[in-house]
Amino acid sequence: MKPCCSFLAIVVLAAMGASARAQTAAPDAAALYQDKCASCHGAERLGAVGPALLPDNLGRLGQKGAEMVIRDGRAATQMPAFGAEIDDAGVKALASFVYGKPAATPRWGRDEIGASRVLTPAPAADRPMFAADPLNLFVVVEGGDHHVTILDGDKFEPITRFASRFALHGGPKFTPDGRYVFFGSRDGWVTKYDLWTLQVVAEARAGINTRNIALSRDARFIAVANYLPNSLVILSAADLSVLKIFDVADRAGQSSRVSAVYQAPDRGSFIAALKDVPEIWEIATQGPATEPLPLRRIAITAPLDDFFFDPGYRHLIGANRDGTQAVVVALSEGREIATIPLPGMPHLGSGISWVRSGQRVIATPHLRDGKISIIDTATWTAIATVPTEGPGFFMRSHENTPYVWTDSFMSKENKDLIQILDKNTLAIVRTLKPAPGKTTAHVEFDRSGRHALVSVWENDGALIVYDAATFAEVKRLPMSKPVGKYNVYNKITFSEGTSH
Ligand code: DHE
Repeated sequence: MKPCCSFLAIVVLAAMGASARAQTAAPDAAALYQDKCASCHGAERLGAVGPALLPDNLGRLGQKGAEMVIRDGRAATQMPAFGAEIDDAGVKALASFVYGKPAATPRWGRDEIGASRVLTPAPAADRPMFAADPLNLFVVVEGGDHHVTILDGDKFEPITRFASRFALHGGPKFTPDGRYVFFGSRDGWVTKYDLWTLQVVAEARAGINTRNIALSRDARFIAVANYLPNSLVILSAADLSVLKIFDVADRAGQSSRVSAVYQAPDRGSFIAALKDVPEIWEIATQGPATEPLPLRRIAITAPLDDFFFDPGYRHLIGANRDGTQAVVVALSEGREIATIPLPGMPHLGSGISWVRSGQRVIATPHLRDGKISIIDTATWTAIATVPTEGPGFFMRSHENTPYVWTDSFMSKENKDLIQILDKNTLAIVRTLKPAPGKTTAHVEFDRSGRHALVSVWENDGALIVYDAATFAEVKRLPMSKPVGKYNVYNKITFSEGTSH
């Protein structure tokens, strides 16, 4: 009996040991997070020197992608590889943890924004500290390693390059004199940069998950459109202090994210579309800085995701992600005046406009179909469709060129193509393949319209300068995924061929 009991005891003890080991082997993701991640990404996952790790902020990375980043690190960032310290089960558990919704909706209000603010005033300067034309600079956002290059737009030589916040998104906004530029990051950081002294002068975090920012015409206010929390934040453009926070909701109190906000210079206002409720908001920015920035609501039929304006900002033309039509809203009248069938998911945020045969047209690429739609702004009808080599993302032109440049960024096979169409005949006059097999997208002209700059959208990418008349390559500068480039003059003059 005895040996048998001992044997049983050994078996039971062994089984208990194994089960205890199995229990300790199950990784405690929350503890791992606090141990390995919290110092950079924040104890609440709201971000610190590293980005916020919340499902909405991580969106397109995917859980598998997150596992890879945890294991291997992220090139050209401060994210180290944890593969040697955390086993596979731990990596998986961490990735699933950061994709889990937090128990409570994180708060990001006046106190948090105020506490995040950092001011680093630049020395007094009455002129730029470089010889290049300050109005023909390009601000190049390099998404590969999260840097910004300031480029001389005549010589196409970098003047300086600095580390930006993680994942800048959308076009930077320039003060009317071209001296300051404001950047918005997907993590809600707003950065004010002095282009004369070449330094960051103020930063504040205005949201946790941000869509974009806008600067008022008089350069007094910055509006920040947020997904998380559901807010539209108004900062002072002087020092990024908080002036007002709109908790975004419709008249009935239904809360909403903000799709995007833009300034409407001719109206002296910000215009925002709401993502979850059918309203457009107009916030007047004229009058004393102390006034309460009055809000006007325009009721529409369905929420808008993506929108654009006609020159003069009398009409907004917008679409939702269902992607089959656009609606036109007369802003002063405050009502929808037309619906334009536009199947194939128009990307109206990238729309541009020009005058063709005496008539103003708006052109938009489509995210799903390989085509450009041309819309007549007198009748608000689609008057032509130009087939392209694949669905595109961006379009650009300039007053001094007869051409429009577009990409096939959303195409599987042809994302290395740039196509150039004649503004008058609408014929495709040239197809460029600047870097075979590599994604090529986003064009911006220099101040004169004589050169077009194209991005090779890879981590070991490039900025290619083309002669805009002959389409000959002039120069190729290595860059780390130059997601966007913005010419100071074209932006501050609201060139009809570029984004605003
Ligand atoms: Fe953007 C601009 C929304 C995905 C690169 N993008 C904008 C703007 C909006 C917008 C509202 C205008 C902001 C401004 O200039 O003030 N973008 C969206 C989306 O809804 C979408 C489809 C989904 C999302 O993830 O948010 C989206 N955008 C992307 C990308 O995947 C891109 C290609 C890569 C990236 O960096 O995220 C991308 N968006 C850009 C760029 C601009 C932009 C480069 C500025 C274009 C310009 O020339 O002004």
